[in-house]
Amino acid sequence: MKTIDFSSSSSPSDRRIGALLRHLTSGADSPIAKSSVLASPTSGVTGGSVFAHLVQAPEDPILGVTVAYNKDPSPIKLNLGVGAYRTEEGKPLVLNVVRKAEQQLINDRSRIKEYLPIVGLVEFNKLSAKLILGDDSPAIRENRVTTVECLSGTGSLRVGGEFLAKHYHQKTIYITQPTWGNHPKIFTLAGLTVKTYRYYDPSTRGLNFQGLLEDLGAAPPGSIVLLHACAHNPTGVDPTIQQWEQIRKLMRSKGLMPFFDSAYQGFASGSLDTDAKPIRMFVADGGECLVAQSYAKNMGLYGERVGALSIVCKSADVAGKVESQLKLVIRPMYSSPPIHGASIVAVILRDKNLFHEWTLELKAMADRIISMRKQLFEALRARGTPGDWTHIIKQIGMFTFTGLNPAQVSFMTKEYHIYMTSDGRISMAGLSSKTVPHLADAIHAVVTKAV
Ligand code: KET
Repeated sequence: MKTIDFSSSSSPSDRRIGALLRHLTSGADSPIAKSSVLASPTSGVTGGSVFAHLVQAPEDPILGVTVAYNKDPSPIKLNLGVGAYRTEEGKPLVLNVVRKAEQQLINDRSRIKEYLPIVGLVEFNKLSAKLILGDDSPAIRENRVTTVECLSGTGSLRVGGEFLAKHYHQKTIYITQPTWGNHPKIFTLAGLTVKTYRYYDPSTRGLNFQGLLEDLGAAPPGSIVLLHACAHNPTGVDPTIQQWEQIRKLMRSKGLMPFFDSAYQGFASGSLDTDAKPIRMFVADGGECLVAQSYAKNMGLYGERVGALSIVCKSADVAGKVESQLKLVIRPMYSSPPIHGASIVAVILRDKNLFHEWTLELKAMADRIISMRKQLFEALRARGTPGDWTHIIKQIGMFTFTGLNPAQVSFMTKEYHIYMTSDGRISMAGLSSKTVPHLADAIHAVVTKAV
């Protein structure tokens, strides 16, 4: 390390630092060494940044779309990037039941802000397990399910991934091709090896069921398989119940471990129970599985970051041990989860009336999305836009996988100020009756223009 004498420097700022040092070191028991200071790369006094070598990282492929949208001054701009629900007026929606639940929480002066336990709000955990597995789930009755509150769907996937990387004998997870862009990153960082299985057939814009069965059939026994519980992201293509049954049989026969990502319960069909069916089929056979739940979309609690990870085990004894190990994953990661969002969910799920009101609001959101699908399809038909656009009405959930390519997406952004992910996914929840014609014009223009 080099010693610098600031008092003789010709630079005014160095001289100011020198004066400051003289002042600080004038006391007899000053902690600072007399008349000189050691210059290290992090001293903040000389030299460049120790981070100067960094390259600018690209924006996230999904959340970066909103960053670009926010920068666009155009009055006609339209954000169909992130999967976040908007009203007919294009505004974010706070559900009425959420407002009511928050009011209840505020009115209750006995509520405190102490840390939650590592596993989160216990009542929330119990109610979340019931919501996804069903009121009458034998697994819950037999105390074979352990549920921990996590930071929304993402946090639940990450905690589940790290738990498996630490304690499960197979370290490979198979994810759908394509899938939500964050999946491979979450599981790789959790310590798993990520591989893909065929899922979507671009030629039919539907499920490649044969490819799916072949790939899962060829996976090493015991491999982990990530399954989208409903409303597959980004394709909007779900297996039928009969196909789910075939998937279940195949997976159980090979001992593959199901890890469900349930980010859209209620958003696909409008019914919480219908959308949870594939998971309940797997739980009903008595086998083990993991489920990551998110309340971001179905309760509109995006920024509250509230979700849950449930692990269904063979026995209560194993479930207890699993929970003890989950705590060891969570404690050094973020110690314990936040209290507010989980409290809102617990208020709604425990109260019969509020729960009923929630199901109506959820159904209204799902119905509005379905109506957007119909309107967009009709608008393209009315324009005589070349191509088969029936997938818009056949696909399910928040997204339509349009089939538009990155160049077409970029044209629509540049010329029409329509923002979407480069894979051609559009969030139907971001559309409204007012903006459908603009989107249809843009799609029509891009597919008819000579490139
Ligand atoms: N799983 C899937 C399939 C998913 O689409 C999302 C979010 C999540 C989990 C996680 O959501 P969370 O907010 O952590 O509960 N998807 C939307 C938002 C995002 O990318 O963060 C999206 O695809 O637009």
